[in-house]
Amino acid sequence: MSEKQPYRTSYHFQPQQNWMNVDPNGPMYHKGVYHFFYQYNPYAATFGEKMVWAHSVSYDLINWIHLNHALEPTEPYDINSCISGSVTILPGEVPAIFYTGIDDKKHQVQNLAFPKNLSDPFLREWEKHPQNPVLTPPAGVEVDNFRDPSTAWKGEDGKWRVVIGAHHGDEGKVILFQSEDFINWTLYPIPKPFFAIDNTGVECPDFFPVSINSTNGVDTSVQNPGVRHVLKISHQEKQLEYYFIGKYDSDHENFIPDVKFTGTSLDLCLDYGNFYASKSFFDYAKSRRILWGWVKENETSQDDIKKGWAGLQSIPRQIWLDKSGKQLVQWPIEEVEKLRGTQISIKGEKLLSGSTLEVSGITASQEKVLFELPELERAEWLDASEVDPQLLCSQEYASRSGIIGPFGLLALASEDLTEQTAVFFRIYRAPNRYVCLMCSDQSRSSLRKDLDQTTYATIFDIDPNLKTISLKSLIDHSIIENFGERGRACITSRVYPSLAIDKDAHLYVFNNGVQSVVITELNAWSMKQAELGHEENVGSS
Ligand code: DQQ
Repeated sequence: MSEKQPYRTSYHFQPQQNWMNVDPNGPMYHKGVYHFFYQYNPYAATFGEKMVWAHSVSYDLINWIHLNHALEPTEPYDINSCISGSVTILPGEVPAIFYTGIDDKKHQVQNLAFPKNLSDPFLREWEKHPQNPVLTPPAGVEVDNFRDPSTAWKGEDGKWRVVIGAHHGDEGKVILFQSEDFINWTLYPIPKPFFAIDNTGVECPDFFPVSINSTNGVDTSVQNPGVRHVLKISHQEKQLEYYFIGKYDSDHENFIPDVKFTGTSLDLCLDYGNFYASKSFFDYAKSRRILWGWVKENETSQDDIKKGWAGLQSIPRQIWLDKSGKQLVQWPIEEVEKLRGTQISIKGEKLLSGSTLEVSGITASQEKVLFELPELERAEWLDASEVDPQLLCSQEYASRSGIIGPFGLLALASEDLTEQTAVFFRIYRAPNRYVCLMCSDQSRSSLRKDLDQTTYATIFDIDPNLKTISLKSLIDHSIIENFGERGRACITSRVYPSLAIDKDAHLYVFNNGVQSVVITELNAWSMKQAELGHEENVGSS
């Protein structure tokens, strides 16, 4: 690994070296220990032909102990890679890994593995099941596009169900299999797939219930009038995590989304930035559902090889159904707060039009700010029923004045502001509603011009009586995870500043709207380093 590592993070999960693809695989809580498996190429900082399931354990989801690989390509049915999958906890607290193997004919098949020794608290060794592969590609599915089994759930009839991503021609689909014993699986005989979508492959489907009236999560098998169901797909073409809230009828294996996919900005994404192949799990310890996602590099493969590693994981996020029932809400898990050090607070400071205020005295790592808004009627008019938020953000960048906004943060900024990642809001009046445009502008994130300069964006409705709007940002050397309006809109970016590194990375709050906004409350903390190390270095107790 090269010596200068300005882009390695302080508190995000990352491998010590090489490539984390980094689909999260089979996160789970088991008898007091959190387990995290992930796609990993042990041989290089690039995608490989022999991907393994790497394995780490934690007591708090923030500090991690790296263990030996849980699964390696050793058998004819996975000799060309052990790719993504999930864990299901079976009765008797027995975790089962369901994963995709690429076999000796380069077909994608589904396999099972179980812990070798259930009394080992870290479940270090895993045994592949003698009946593998337990599923091969069915008719109507391309042999190399049948992958990523979800966590399974049990229906009221006692049978297990699992969904798997598939692809045939232009159609991406999610197909469902059932099993009485978790070993023998059959395709559920319905004339149409569980879910289908045009012009893309579907990867890493996730299917889970959410409570209607609580931020608490529920086990994946729960089905009752108190829950709704969520289907999440990784859209291979757009590299985005789309989700659908709907009604699930297990008698007919029918999932009816409340709203259909439109291919426009109306579709809901877990994150509108760099966040892919996500997976959730139910945390029995704290009765919450937790979501992880892979945050890719934006540098070139040559850069990855030079720095000797690639790929990050998002901070685990608690996820629940918004009170409106129309969308999910996400928030970084509370455990990340254990790393908070020096705190800076600003209260009641008015940001006049064109002003910038430095938040100094911290290493600018974690930040939560609440802005008080002016009267919304003053907002400018957005005369479009459907807009492309990304286009709008790239036209209405942070420095161009609007009426209410842009206002927000300039993160990982150089002192002279030639480098900055602007994360900002701008409020509009639209027909019969008010909307908020949220942007994360990478066009000035680095002096290097060979990097991705995408401006990530989303637009969402706001309550006409909204008085304040919040932004929480987890800033960590080369990653900025943003949670807008109390977790209703998330945008993650990877940035590679050349000046704004370590103590030269500044943080500012700004307002370029004509109307003033008030910082009701801003709290920012320097963050301590999370502990991530191999078992022999950090001890196993
Ligand atoms: N990456 C995995 C696949 C998955 C894709 C291979 C998503 O199983 O479909 O590492 O990033």
